[in-house]
Amino acid sequence: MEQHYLNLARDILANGIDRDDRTHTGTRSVFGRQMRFNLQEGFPLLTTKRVPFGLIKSELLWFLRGETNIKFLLEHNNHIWDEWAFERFVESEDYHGPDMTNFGRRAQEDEDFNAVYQATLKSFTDQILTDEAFADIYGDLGHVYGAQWRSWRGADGQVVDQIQQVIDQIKHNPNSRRLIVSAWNPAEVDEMALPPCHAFFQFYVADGKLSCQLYQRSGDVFLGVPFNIASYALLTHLIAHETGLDVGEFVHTLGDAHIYHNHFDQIQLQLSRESRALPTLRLNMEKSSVFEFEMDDIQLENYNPHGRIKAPVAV
Ligand code: DHF
Ligand code: TMP
Repeated sequence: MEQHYLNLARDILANGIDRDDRTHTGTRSVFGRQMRFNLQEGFPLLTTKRVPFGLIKSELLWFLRGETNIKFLLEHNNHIWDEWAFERFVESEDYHGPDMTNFGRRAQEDEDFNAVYQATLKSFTDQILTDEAFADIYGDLGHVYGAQWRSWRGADGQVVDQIQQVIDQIKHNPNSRRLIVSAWNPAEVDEMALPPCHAFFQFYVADGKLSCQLYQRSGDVFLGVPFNIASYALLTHLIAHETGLDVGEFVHTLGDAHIYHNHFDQIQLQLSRESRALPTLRLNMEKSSVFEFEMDDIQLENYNPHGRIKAPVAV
């Protein structure tokens, strides 16, 4: 199964077009690709590099709780969203520290700046953990995934819990062709630190199995996509567990699928490795609702990956 991911990476390197992008890091990209993962054959967490599953769990629990503040992530030692909260803070009137313009790129290029940046970012995340009023304002990423999943704001003030509704429909109306969750809310895209990348997903029930297809508008194939595959596989397992179904397939459809130019060495190293047997997911059977799950209720068995491969994230 991992081959589908490795083949996508090879396809981009061989057939992609080199383009500038919002972050000015530069990418090689293709448009419109699909991978299929049969969840019966193992849990699709890559083995050709170590992918930190704990971060994937805490991020998904954060989405499912309807939260949009990075404070929850920081309390779980998860720093994958720090830069996007930090960006809002340093662009605000309350920020009086050293100049952080284009901090993402400058931290890559300038060692002295990087030291100042790391210290400033650290005091920012420390303040979020200790100062509630500050966290309420600057820990929040706006109406990102959690807000759209659990409390989509519709016309005349109605609030829609899309996850609860889709679970109810899977239970009571499994043949429905409308088992949809959308994080892409056009009226609120401007109120988000980053418009949703994994934007729209649909469930499908057949033969007692639950499948899920995701439309991802933009995929950072080296860093983000391995997280996204595992996150939606986990979500499918959780919802299948609550609805009494087995797991079927995860179908991953990508719009702009890209590899950043500063990830080329890393992906080449990864492609040189042999993939290994996939791990198995174990859920705490005593939990029934997806909303009750906590970190320890979700465990992986037999995950024996190759070593980590570090890469800078484009901000
Ligand atoms: N921006 C970009 N340019 N690419 C992304 O993948 C991305 N993902 C976001 C937010 N913005 C983004 C949220 N998800 C990492 C993984 C997923 C993620 C953000 C960051 C990441 O850096 N993963 C590292 C480990 C990081 C750590 O240990 O803290 C990895 O090696 O997988
Ligand atoms: P964009 O908004 O200009 O498309 O930039 C978002 C970048 O983040 C892009 O490289 C895709 C990447 N990304 C993922 O691949 N997966 C994710 O889950 C998130 C949040 C971002």
